[in-house]
Amino acid sequence: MSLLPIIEVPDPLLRASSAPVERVDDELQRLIADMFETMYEAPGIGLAAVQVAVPRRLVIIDLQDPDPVPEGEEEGPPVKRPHVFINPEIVSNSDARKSYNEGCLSIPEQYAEIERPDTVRARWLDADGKQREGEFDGLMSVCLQHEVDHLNGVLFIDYLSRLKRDMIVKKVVKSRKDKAKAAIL
Ligand code: GNR
Ligand code: NI
Repeated sequence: MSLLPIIEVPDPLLRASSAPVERVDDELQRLIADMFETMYEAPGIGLAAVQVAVPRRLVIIDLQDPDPVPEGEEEGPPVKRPHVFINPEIVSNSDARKSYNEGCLSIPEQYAEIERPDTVRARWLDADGKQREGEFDGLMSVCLQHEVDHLNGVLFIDYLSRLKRDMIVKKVVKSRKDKAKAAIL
């Protein structure tokens, strides 16, 4: 297994439309394993293959919520619940919308309230290449919509005004420059 570098704005590859996965083979399983390692290390709750410079329609998600615990008891350690979505498609969504303070590993340390459909119905292939369908709400719905956007070259900042979007990209570029400078001093 290996950690993969995560690309950041304004890398033009983040604007590419990812191509469908043609074969669920060993090479894809290796990519999935490397993506999980990379996502857990980041840490993040979701990752699209294009973020590790592989423009294929592959998404992984692990919300890592602790198991629900009885009243008064202490919260347990985060539990790993890895989900793999190959060629995911959102087939319908609710009229009801909800806003969530989103972040993105390709736009480090920047957050914004983004409104999206509250629930979505999706179709995808799982890691065994089996066709699946399901409905998602809460953070899983937010994250899946955020990841499917990545496959279409869309970032959460695209839902903001041009002024706010440009400000965020500038901040990321500056902070990366400042960090690179500090590292050689
Ligand atoms: O780690 C992540 N957290 C997050 C928080 C709110 C909404 C979406 C996300 S996804 C993000 C990881 C990422 O950039 N996935 O593409
Ligand atoms: Ni993201």
